[in-house]
Formats: sequence, C-alpha cells, structure tokens
Amino acid sequence: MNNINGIEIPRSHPRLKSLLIRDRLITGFNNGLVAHQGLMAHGRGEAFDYLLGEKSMKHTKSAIKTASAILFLAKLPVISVNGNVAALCPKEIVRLSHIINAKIEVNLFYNTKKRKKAIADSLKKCGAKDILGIETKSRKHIENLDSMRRVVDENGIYKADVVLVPLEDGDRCIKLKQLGKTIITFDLNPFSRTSQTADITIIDNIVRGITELINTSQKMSNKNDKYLRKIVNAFDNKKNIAMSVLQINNNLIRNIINYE
Ligand code: PTJ
Repeated sequence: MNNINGIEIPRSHPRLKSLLIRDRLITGFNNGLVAHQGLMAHGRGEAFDYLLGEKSMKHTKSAIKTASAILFLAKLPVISVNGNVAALCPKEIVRLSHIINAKIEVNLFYNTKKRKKAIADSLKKCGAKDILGIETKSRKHIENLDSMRRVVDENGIYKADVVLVPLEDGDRCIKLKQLGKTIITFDLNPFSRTSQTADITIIDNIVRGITELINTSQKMSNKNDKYLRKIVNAFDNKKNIAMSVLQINNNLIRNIINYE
C-alpha cells in the first residue's frame, strides 16, 4: 500500500507510477520549487506519455547515447534546471552533472528570487556544490529574448557550448540555438517548438530518461573523442522525432483495433 496525502493507494493500482510522479510535483509545489503553471505543464506531459505508451522507446536510447556523447565532447556543458525538473529528479541531475562534469544553472520562466533560492537549496541538499543563476553580479541577459529566461549566468548558459534544457518552453531554445549553442532537451511532446528546434530531442519522461542518460554516460566516460564523434555524426534528430510520432500513431491504431 502506498500513502499519498493520507490516502492509501493499493500497489495493484494500474496508474500507481503516474500517481507517485504527480505526488513529487505536488510536494515540490508545497516546498516552493514548482510554479502553479508547472502542475499544468506536467499534465500536458502526462497526456503525451499516455499516448507514447508510458515506457521508454527503443529509438530513444540512440538519442540518449548521442546526448551523452555531445555532453562529453563539450567544453562547457550546462544543465538548466526549472521548477518541475527540481521536483522530479534533483538527485539524478546532480549525479549527471558529476559524471559529465557539467555546471548546473537555475533558469526559470516564472522567475522569482524566492523560488530560485528554494531550487538551489534543494539541489545543494542533493550534493551539488555550486549552483549558477543565483548570484546577481554574474548576471547577463540574452538579447532579443522576451521571457524572463533571458536572465542567465555569465559563467553558465551565457558561455556554454552545450546546454541541456529539459521541459523547456520554446522561445529560449530557438534563441540559444541562434547563439550557436548545441541544445539537448527532454520533452514528451514531439510536436513542441523545443522538440522541433533542439539538436537532440529525448522524447521520454524525464523521470525515466534521466536514469538511462546517467547509466549511458557512466559507460561512455572512458570513450575517446573519435568514438564519441562517430555517434554524434550518425544521429538524425528529424528521424528520431518522426519515430516517436509513428509510435503515437501505432498506439492509437492498436487501440482502435482492440476496440473493434
Ligand atoms: O519553473 P519554471 O518557472 O521555469 O516553469 C517551468 C514550466 C514547465 C512551467 C515552463 O517551462 C512551461 O510552461 O513549459 P511548457 O511550455 O508547458 O513546456 C513544457 C514541456 O515539457 C511540454 O512540452 C510538456 O509536454 C513537457 N513535459 C512535461 N512534463 C514532462 C515533460 N517532458 C518530459 N518529462 C516530463 N515529466
């Protein structure tokens, strides 16, 4: 039996995993990490996860392997963290940052000082030493980006050559690409602007995909640049996205046939 807000949920409940993930978001919201809108953004993600079959797809492994290779090849990789990511997988973000030697920066759409600090503190509790995006003296602005995501850290996203932007909202992804940065994202929605614009789109629930990225990165940590470049050159993101759309299509068709 699992207990969510004092309500007992039987282990046999078919949606148990999904309910437990929701609970992480709600706990994150109650602890001041997640924006109100983050709860709705999660709902959109859940809907796509449902259509994708709520499991990691085979081709996603290739996107993850490529993401790992790019992160190892990077000069200055940065992981951008928002409220939802901080609530869903903080330990994993810190673990990944250690393996690939990346900086972590808090960057919010619904930007408040209080929430930024709460997110940084919770990441520090998970073992992160330095969290960028908090200090005002190293603050820079990304030009022609209207949202508050324009506020970045000079020593982080501003100078980074590779940025991991999970659960992103579109505008910044395009802008960062225009600045010549390589962008990796986790997004369950293959049709989103972020998915369509990023260099590597990991179409998977970050809760599942981040563990695969950690395990893959552990295995790749001793590979040389030639090996890593070969992986990157063989990857086709358009094909990767198309495979996810096909998966949704197949799942829908299978449902119609089962219904008949
Ligand atoms: O904490 P803040 O202020 O930076 O705000 C964060 C949110 C997520 C609220 C903000 O970035 C936002 O509004 O994002 P969007 O435009 O709703 O986009 C989020 C994308 O992430 C959508 O395409 C969702 O399908 C996707 N998504 C949601 N949950 C997950 C997910 N993708 C992977 N794993 C998830 N668990």
